[in-house]
Amino acid sequence: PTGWDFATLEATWGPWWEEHDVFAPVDDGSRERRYVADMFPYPSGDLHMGHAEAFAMGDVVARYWRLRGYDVLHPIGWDSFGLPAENAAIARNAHPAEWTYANIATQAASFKRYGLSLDWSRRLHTSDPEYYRWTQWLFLQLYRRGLAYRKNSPVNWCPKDQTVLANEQVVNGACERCGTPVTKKALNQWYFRITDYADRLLDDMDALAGHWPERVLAMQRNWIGRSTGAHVDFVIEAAGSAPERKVTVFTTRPDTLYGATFFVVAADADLATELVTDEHAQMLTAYREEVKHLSDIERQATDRTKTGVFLGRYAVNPLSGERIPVWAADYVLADYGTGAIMAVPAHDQRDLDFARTFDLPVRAVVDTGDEDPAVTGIATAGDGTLINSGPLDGLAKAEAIARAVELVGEAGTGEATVNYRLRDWLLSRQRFWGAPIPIIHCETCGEVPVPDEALPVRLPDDMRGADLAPQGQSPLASNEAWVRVDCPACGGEARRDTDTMDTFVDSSWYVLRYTSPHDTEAAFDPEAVRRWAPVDQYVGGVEHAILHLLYSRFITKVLHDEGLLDFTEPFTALLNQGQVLNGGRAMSKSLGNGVDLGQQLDRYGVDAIRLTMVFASPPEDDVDWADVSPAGSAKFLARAWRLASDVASPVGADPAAGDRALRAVTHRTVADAAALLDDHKFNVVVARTMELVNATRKAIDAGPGAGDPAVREAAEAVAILLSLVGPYTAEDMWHRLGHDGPVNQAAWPTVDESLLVQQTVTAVVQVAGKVRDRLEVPVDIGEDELRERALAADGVTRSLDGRGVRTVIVRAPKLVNIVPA
Ligand code: ANZ
Ligand code: ZN
Repeated sequence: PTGWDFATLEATWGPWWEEHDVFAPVDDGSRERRYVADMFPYPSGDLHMGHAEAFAMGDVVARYWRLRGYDVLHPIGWDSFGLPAENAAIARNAHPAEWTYANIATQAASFKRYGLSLDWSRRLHTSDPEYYRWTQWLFLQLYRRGLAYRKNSPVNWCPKDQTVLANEQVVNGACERCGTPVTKKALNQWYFRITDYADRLLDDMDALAGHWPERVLAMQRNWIGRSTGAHVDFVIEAAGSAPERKVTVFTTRPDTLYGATFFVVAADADLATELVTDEHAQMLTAYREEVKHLSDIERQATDRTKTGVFLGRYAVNPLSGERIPVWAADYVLADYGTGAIMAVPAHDQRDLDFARTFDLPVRAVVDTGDEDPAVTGIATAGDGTLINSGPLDGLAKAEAIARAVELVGEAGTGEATVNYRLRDWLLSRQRFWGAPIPIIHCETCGEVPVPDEALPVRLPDDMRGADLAPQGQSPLASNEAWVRVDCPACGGEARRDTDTMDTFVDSSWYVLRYTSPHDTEAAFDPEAVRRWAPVDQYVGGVEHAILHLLYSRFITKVLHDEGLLDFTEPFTALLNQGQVLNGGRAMSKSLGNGVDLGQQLDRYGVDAIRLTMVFASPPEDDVDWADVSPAGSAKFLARAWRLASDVASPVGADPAAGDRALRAVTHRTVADAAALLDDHKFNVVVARTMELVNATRKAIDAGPGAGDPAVREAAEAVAILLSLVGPYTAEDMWHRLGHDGPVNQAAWPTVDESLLVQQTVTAVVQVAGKVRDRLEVPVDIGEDELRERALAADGVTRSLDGRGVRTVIVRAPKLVNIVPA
């Protein structure tokens, strides 16, 4: 062997790992278990640079935990139902399974080449009948618990894909997949009652804080959108032939009741047509036509001139008795709250914009100390004292809210309530390539669940591209032989439900299936789940912040309530890797800046690409491929690899007899690496490994020499650290060093504390962003201690000069920023 040659290393160790099955957990209880999962891939084409990054990160965690002595479950599977397979099938007049499984085979080969420490024996595909049988079972669990139901209502419709979309799949008014503007269509669809779980989905996030990215938690919180307020009833006076009736509004500001100067109902709600007088009906019809073409986002855009029509009626304020005009407008949404609002222009900007457009009165009822909104055009939302409000006058905002709720409560015209932005999960799709909904419709018996023993309801094999073209109803509906079935209840003629499930149902439970993927008796073996789940570390893109993660959390809670799980959250910790960019922008066909993963691997080798991905930045940050050097990574790998060949002491040589200076570097590196890895600072671990390689090389060439046992100790530490990111190189080093391997089953080196000479760094202490002091502190100082020392520093006390402290941001060991109160 004359030099580091990645092709030889890959050809040697890839098959060796497979043959020795080194990455399957032993699962015998001899070691503590850890579960690492990557968000499973969708099988479109081959792997790309984004996969390469995400999976490199997850593999660092899995390999690190194995080295620390854990029994690690690190499985792989495919999210293999979904639209692209169907579109490809239509384009080539084939069955979607052909495209799907061909792509899976390609990706699987690439994953193996990429050297990931996966347990291939647990591989699953959501489009396999062995898998979707249990997705259908899951549906029926929800159905039996009353959590799956069908209703007719206006839904998001993608005119291009000819299918409905969940709210979560509408991004800025467009279809998440194809970008076509989404329209509304009234359809009979299946829903999961996720809204029943809104409070728990919110409250259980407390336990995730600190282990999930705060950004993801914030997005979920916002999506669930809990707001506390009140329902208040207004009487709409009779007009012409229309009788008097009651309409309820949802408000978060019952304190502003005396400031309501008009009343608005959503223009597209049935309520609008019910309320409008004959005289104004035509105006309303024309207006509704306009509104139909707008997305919710457009409707609520603050920079749009407000539009609306007067309905010819008046509403009576339940507290003041005041009569206010009733309008229909598009800025009020039909499916939020009650679809009707009391408009308080002085304290709500949307209402104020509307009032100014239509010349409606503006009356301030909370004195916030700001200028009159009627004059400035700026609504005031802050705290203040109630004015112009009869019995509420003089109260502070919070007191007034409580008092107003009491008053309407006493009058029987309102009560406190909680409202959510979250809607039930629309899960039926009018497409072929998904798990059929296991319901049979019988004229006599109604909806009848397919009996468990008749699962799976298999997709027919005899349908090809031509049959799958979108037609607005499920392609399955045209397959009479498949649709016609005997009713399981009465035996009469019945028809299968022809919709399939959203693929997010498939992916809502797959991490449970990984624990017993071949179980034919159950979706998962409760014992296996208890041993492995929940997932200790989940890794994937932030694009799933709401959809997949919220749905998985919901399904986990349902299965918990069903008594099948003893935990309520599926993912204990979440890591969102950054994106791979090229030239500062996301790779795309139109920009022509795509980088082909296969070519990179051919040119630099797997280890160099993996190392480059990890070294470029902390895992959460983006990697710009224009700024990195895979060639430099390859050079470093070659340099590290040579150490192993140079070591001249035998296996087991006692390091205690070795060079103390090199030993100190080795032990400090290993000790720091553990803390850095726990903290997900993988890039720093690579940098520190590079330093250790340099120190070792120096010791060989200009120090104690290749025969010193400290050199062996250092080279072994290099191999172990390097195995996290350069597995082929590390495996080869480990064997050259005289071990039978595999390196990923080597024990993490034991740190000799006596070798950890104290090192110090300078910590900068800022107050309100200005540097006020510098402290010499140990490099491994804890956050609490650094905070304490910083607050006691002279420069800080001088600068604070008796002011209190609002927050202290500590970035140990180098920075403290104090924000004064
Ligand atoms: C009177 C009021 C006065 C309001 C005020 C706000 C400020 P969140 O916090 O998002 O829940 N609203 C209620 N239903 C609506 C709908 N379907 N479409 C558009 N707006 C709607 O918002 C609740 C507030 O948004 C409610 O409180 C209502 O306006 C409005 F100074 O009632 B408010
Ligand atoms: Zn029947």
